[in-house]
Amino acid sequence: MPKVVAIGEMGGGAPPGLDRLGDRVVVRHVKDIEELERELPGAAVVLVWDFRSTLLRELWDRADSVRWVHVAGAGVDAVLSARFAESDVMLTNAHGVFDRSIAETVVGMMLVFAKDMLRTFELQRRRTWLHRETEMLAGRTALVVGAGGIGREIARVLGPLGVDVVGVASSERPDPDFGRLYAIESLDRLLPRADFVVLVVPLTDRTRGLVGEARLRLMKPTARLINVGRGGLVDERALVAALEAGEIAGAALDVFEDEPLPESHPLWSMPQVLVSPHMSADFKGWLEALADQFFENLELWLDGRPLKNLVDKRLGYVPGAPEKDPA
Ligand code: OXD
Repeated sequence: MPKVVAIGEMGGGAPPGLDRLGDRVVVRHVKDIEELERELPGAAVVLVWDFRSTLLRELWDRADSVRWVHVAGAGVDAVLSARFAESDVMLTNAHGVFDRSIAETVVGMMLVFAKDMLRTFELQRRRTWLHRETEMLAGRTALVVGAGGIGREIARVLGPLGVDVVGVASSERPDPDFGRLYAIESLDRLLPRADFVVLVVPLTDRTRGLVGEARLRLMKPTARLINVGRGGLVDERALVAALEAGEIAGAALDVFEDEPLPESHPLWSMPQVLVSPHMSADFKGWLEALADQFFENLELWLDGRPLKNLVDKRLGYVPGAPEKDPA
C-alpha cells in the first residue's frame, strides 16, 4: 500500500480523520525532523499539514519516492524549493477553502478603519464618551493585489458595498469580477488612487518585498494597507517608518516577516495599526475542511484520476482563467 506522510500540527493536532484512511494507504504522522527523516524514504504522498513547515524542503534529498505533495494552506512558499519546482513531483494546495473567510476578514478590517473602531475600542477601555464622524466605505477605492480565488471573493463582497474595486494580476485583461484587471507592472500608477491597498498575492521571487519605501510613498496619506498574504510582501521597517511619518494612515496586518510578531516590535503599539495573529482564513471548521479537501484529492490519486488544485510550480500558485490567476 502507498505510504502517506503527514507533517506537523495545526490547531494543536493532526489532520482530523487521518485514521479513516487505513484501508487504502499506510499513514504516518510526523512532528519533527527526526521523525520525518525516518518516514520520508519510501513515502509516495506527503501532506504538509502545517503549511508553515519547512521540513520537507530541508529533507528533500530523502524524498526518494514522493509523487505528490499537498499543502494544507493557500501559500506554498514554505515548501516550494527550486529543486522541488524542477522535479516531476506534483504539488496541490488548499485553493478555494479560504476565499470567503479571508474576504470577510478584509471587509472587517476596512470597516474597522472606516468606522474608526480602533479608537472606539481604546476610548471604551478608558470609559470615554467621545462623539466623532466616521468615513463611508461606499465610494472608496480598494486596490486588490492578487486576483486568485481570494482576491476575487474580496471583489465580490466589496462590490455591493459600493466600493470601487481595482484588481491587479499578472497581465491586463477584462475580467468578470473586477471589470478589468491591471498588470502588476501598473502597480505604481494605481497606488496613488487607492484608499485601501489589499495584498493577497502569494509570496514568490516576483512578489517578495513588493511594498517597500518607494511604493508606500506613492500611497495617499489617508490610505490604509491591508496584508493578508505573507509578511515578506512588505518591507516592515519601511512600513513602520511610513506610518510614523504619516505617509499612510494605517495598516491591518495578519501576516508578518517574523511570526509570532516579536513582543518588542513597534507595530504592536501603533494606534493606527491592527495586528492580527495570522488567522484571517481560519473559520470554525477550517481544519475539517482542509482535511476533507486532501482526502478528496487522495481518492482521485488512488484511482489514477487527475488531481484538483494543481499548483504551477514555476508560478507558485494554481493558475487558471479567469478565477485562478493571482498575479
Ligand atoms: C495559508 C495561510 O493557508 O496563510 O497560506 O493561512
